[in-house]
Amino acid sequence: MTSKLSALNEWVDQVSAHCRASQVHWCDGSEAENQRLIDQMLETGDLLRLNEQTHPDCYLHRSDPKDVARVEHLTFVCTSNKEDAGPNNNWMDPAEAHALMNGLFAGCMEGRTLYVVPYCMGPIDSPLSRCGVELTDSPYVVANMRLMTRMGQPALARIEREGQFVKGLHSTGELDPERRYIMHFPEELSIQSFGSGYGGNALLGKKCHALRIASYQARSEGWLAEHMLIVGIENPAGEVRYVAAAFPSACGKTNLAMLIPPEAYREKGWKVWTVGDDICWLHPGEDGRLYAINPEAGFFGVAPGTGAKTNPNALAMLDREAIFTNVATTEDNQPWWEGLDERVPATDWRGRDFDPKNGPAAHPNSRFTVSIKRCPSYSDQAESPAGVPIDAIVFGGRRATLAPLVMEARDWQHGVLVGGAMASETTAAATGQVGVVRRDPMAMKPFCGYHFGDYWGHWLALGEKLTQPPKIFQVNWFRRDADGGFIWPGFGDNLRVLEWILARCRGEVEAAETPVGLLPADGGINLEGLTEVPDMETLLAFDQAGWREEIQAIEAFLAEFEPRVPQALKAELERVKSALH
Ligand code: GTP
Ligand code: SPV
Ligand code: MN
Repeated sequence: MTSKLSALNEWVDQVSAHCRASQVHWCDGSEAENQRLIDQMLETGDLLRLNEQTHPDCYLHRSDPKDVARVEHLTFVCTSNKEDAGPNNNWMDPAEAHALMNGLFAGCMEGRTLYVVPYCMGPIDSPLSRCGVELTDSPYVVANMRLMTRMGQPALARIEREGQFVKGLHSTGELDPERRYIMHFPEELSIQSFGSGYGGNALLGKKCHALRIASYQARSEGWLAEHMLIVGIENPAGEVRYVAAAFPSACGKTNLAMLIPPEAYREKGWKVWTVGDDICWLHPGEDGRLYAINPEAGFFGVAPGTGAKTNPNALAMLDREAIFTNVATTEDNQPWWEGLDERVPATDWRGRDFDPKNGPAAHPNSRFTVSIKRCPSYSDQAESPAGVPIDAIVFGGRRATLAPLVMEARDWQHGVLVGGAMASETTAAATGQVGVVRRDPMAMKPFCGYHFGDYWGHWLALGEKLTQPPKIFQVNWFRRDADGGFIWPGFGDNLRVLEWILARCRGEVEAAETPVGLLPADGGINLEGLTEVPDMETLLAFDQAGWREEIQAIEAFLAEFEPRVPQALKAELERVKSALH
């Protein structure tokens, strides 16, 4: 098979010759093709079949033990001008990066098949969607891309019609961490990834295309590509309001996107509808509101912590047609991870007999891949070509102290400061130390394809175009008590906070002003039905001394992005500072 698009054929021929691929396979996305790939991976051991009675069509993939997460230190944005990538990115000169990658890719697919994977990010018939083609030598990547994007013939047809697509080239290489690079060439709309088969390093439609390349394009085209979930909240009157929320990796997006309301809410008729769990493309509409689409079609979700109490919707979709990566298994070959239940696993994520001395049974960044259509709370608006209107934007993070449960920004401009100043404890989603507080503006530190100063400027400019902008909030589910336990129950109970947020959007409830933002007034958060009442005083406290220190840290952080920090953002910071003193 080839394509009607000569530019695509030529690129495939050229890559296949350079990598010396033994075969080229154009993916059509069909069931039959998927089955052939699965069978082949079962034969090579790339996949292991899980218990067919309890988990039909579910497979386990064990990655190389040194290839278990995104590698931020090996991820580069290669703009011709170094300044354009900003201090928030690693940079390499495009010519140098191409020379390096050409060397790595030369002959790397000898004996391997090169898969041509056409995909569409976003509903196939939406003008807001964008297409790409990933060339990869990993059948595991193909199987994941099929679940997570609109992959195959319809995407290829759209690419041929439009003549434009993002070029992604990927090889697992030898999985040598010393020969591993994730390179982005935003000016060429291309991506090259070598030496990893894991998640965001290898599934190029996700972080590489839908965030790093898309954010760069979005800036010049007047929209936003964000690390956000999209969720619809239906109130007892049957009205659905949509919220987009940015939390750093492994900080609760998937869980919030499909939460099950607390019983007292369910009885009254509250419902939650899932549009997306990780990435959100936001476009200004003609009515001056902001509209969101989810460019993805499936989840690549964190397994640990997913249980019947925390995320029953996720569990409900994980007993069929799912790929599990680096989870443990039980004696009867069911997938298992910490937080699932009380069973003791038989085998750990590396395939060894489980021994607690070796650490957790499932890798802390172990994941499930499953189609979003299997989600019980899948929204009937998720395929809407125009997207869903957003009422509130929420920024969150993991902060053991200081950051309150919820806080509202005074206006869009203040909201951009709130988002830009976000900080969060690092997690296992990327290699490196876990639990260190770092600034992660808009949860985009690892994903913004250009200079943060320009990015904040773009947020401010976009806000000015909106006559009905969403309100902006900050949340923190992760405040800890003196014993280190979480104070807020979290998960389904987070709806209590979303209820307040949406009531604020409609001007229905009061808030208390502080120098750093608006907090719920006393009793503002509905605690009905909670058996244990959390320490709301701590959760909603305004710690003036703590914030004075924080604002200094924020000021120092922003200064790292000079001379490109927008004047309006600095003015906003000054306003908060003087109110604090
Ligand atoms: P990425 O896919 O890496 O972008 O992560 P994410 O932001 O989607 O995070 P996810 O929802 O998968 O949650 C990550 C971890 O945080 C899991 O172990 C969850 O169980 C846990 N978690 C999620 N929500 C809450 C919450 O409200 N409270 C507490 N205590 N933990 C939570
Ligand atoms: C994240 O790290 O934010 C993820 C997982 O969603 S990955 O696809 O590996 O980027
Ligand atoms: Mn993510």
